[in-house]
Amino acid sequence: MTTWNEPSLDRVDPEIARLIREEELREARTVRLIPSENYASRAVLEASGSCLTNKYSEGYPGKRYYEGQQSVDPIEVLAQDRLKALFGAEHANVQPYSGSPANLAVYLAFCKPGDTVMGLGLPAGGHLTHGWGVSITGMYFKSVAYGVRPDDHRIDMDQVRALAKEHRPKVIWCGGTAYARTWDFPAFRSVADEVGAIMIADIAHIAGLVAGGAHPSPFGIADVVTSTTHKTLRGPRGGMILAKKQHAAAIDKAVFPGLQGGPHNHTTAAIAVAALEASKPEFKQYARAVVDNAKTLADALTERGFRLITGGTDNHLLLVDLTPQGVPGKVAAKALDRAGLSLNYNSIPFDPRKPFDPSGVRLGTPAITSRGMGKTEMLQIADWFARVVQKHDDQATVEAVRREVEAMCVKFPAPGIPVV
Ligand code: DSN
Repeated sequence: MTTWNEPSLDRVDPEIARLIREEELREARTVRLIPSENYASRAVLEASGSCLTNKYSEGYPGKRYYEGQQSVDPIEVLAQDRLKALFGAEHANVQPYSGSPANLAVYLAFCKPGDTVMGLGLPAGGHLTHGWGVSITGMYFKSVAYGVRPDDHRIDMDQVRALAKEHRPKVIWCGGTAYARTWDFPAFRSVADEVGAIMIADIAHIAGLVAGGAHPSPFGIADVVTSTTHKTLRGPRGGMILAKKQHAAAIDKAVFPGLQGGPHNHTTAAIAVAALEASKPEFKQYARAVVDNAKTLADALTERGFRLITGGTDNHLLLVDLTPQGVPGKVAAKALDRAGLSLNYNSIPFDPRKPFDPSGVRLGTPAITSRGMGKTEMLQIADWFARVVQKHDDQATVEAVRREVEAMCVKFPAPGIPVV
């Protein structure tokens, strides 16, 4: 058993200790609906908060530039092997610091500045690093964005094919941050093959659903798969690149020494723990429950008069257009946050409003499902959502909902958070 002879955080830095404690309380006592957030388990948090943070390990297992890798090498190999087994991948690089660096490493592996790249546009639900103009990826590459159809807001594969044939991109990204429907990976494969492009699936949002069998897998289809490790996968803040064997050397060289220095070994260990947890049968149930909860919430919001982009969801997230309610997304998000329902304001496709003051809100079920919430709670959350949006400037309503939210949260302990 470890015994500590040093002062605790409480004594060394009471200010930071207090702020962390406040965040624990917030995470325990609110309904967290931001679809990219989750609760990492205590085991993941322990690995992440370990002495591995002290170690430098530039290079890869067995080929390091520093000595003293007796523990770090097997940890990184375990993380790689567990992820390869979990997803059926041929190669795993677990060193990217997060999703954006993982994606940058892919560009470095396959593209030269000025090359043409293609991805889902940010306003349609894509990610900045898939070539959007304000990101380095839209500045250093000639970026072509595909979108969604104006009528049903779904990806139009005919448009993807036509744009790809016209612009002959070097890489084609599929994946997004606010797209509530299933990704048709075989369709992207066929477009990529037609134009000789590398197909990259960014599964940051849906990695846990893919691991748990609740979303079709891009493995065996995409050339490269990138992801964060902390969203539906429930790991630490981190990134990974999984690839076909023929791309292994290019990917590894791009991550180190191309883009990064020493890997974050404490994160690598926590990724290994998360991959182990995700390989258990109960993780499949979790992934299925995330999707079931999202569908229940989508139906309940629709019944309460809300307009969902694409009319519903196939995955863990929902995008709600609040135009019919006459409430800007930001106003709603702030009132909901005060009521203990935490989500984010979000642009909707073809949004007439600005990104910092958009028409919609985005919400999702990964975190609340990790607490064991189910159908009854989804209906309750839809009720609260409707009450607060309708009476967003009525302090009494907001406070009443807040009290009800706290009372419900007490019944669903949050993984990784000490009981409060
Ligand atoms: N910030 C992430 C999200 O919320 O979807 C994407 O990087």
